[in-house]
Amino acid sequence: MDCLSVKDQCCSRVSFDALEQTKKHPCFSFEAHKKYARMHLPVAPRCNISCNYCNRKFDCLHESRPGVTSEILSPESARRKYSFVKEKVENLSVVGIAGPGDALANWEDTRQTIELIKQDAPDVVFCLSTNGLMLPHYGMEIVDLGIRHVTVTVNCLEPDTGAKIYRFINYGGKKIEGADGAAILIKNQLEGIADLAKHGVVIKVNIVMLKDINSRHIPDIVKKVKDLGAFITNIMPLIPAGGSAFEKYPQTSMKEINKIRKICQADLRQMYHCKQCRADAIGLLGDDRSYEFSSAAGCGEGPLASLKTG
Ligand code: CLF
Ligand code: SF4
Repeated sequence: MDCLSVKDQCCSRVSFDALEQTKKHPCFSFEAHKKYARMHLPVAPRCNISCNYCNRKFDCLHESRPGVTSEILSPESARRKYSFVKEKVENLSVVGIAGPGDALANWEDTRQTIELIKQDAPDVVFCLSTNGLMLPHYGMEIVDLGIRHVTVTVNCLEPDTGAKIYRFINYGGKKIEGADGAAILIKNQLEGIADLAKHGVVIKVNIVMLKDINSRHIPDIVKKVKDLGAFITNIMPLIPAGGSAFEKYPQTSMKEINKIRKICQADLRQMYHCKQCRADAIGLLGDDRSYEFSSAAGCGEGPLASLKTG
């Protein structure tokens, strides 16, 4: 089942300019995904929460396929890589920051990367993916930077459910565990979505379906984020990452995922074409070319990676 077309789904809170960008965004528009390419710049290695399905040796599960490590780029090396890749990849419309940690937990590098690329390519469509913890702090900077596409992962609405999904959050200089941490995370996610939507940002909400933990709550999550102004939801399967707390948890089948997507489609448009791609993915969603442009491949200008820890 396809997403509906962008023109048929006009959301009153989304600006005309943002919707024009959406027509060229391969994740937010089903129609765009076979024509337009995206490039992820892995400038965000650190994270500020601990999801039970995450193994930090791998990319963020929210926007990437576990089991695949990425190079980490500095903002300057990201700019050079973008300049190199845009000459080689046809219809490269979107630059996204999708980890391998959280874009907002690495805000200075994320912001600087976008500012540098904007100088070279003012028409590029920027996209961020985040767990949402820092949205109330950086939301207005996101808007002022001209970012009109943001993905927030919202897995639950109740702190008790959150305590089963998140071990802790790091917030305000403190490590906050269990339901207390989850309560802050959920509050910030929902506030952040509402604020961004009011400012015309097009929001996708990712939901990782965890059988018997959040699966029954997913329709409520979809209704809630719709009310806050989200444009689309992307219900994704859990892919148990080796070494994570959910390593032995059953993988959600695509049959279950599509069943719940169909139910939720009555409330809000659904993404059916997500590829759970890497934090350094490049190309069409169904045709990753990142291996051609890794630092190991040279990229025509010497090593690009400047490894950090986080
Ligand atoms: Fe990247 Fe995500 Fe932006 Fe797309 S991916 S930050 S919205 S430009 Fe796309 Fe990849 Fe699925 Fe994400 S296929 S994992 S939905
Ligand atoms: Fe891992 Fe992403 Fe969760 Fe952070 S937000 S703990 S990187 S899955």
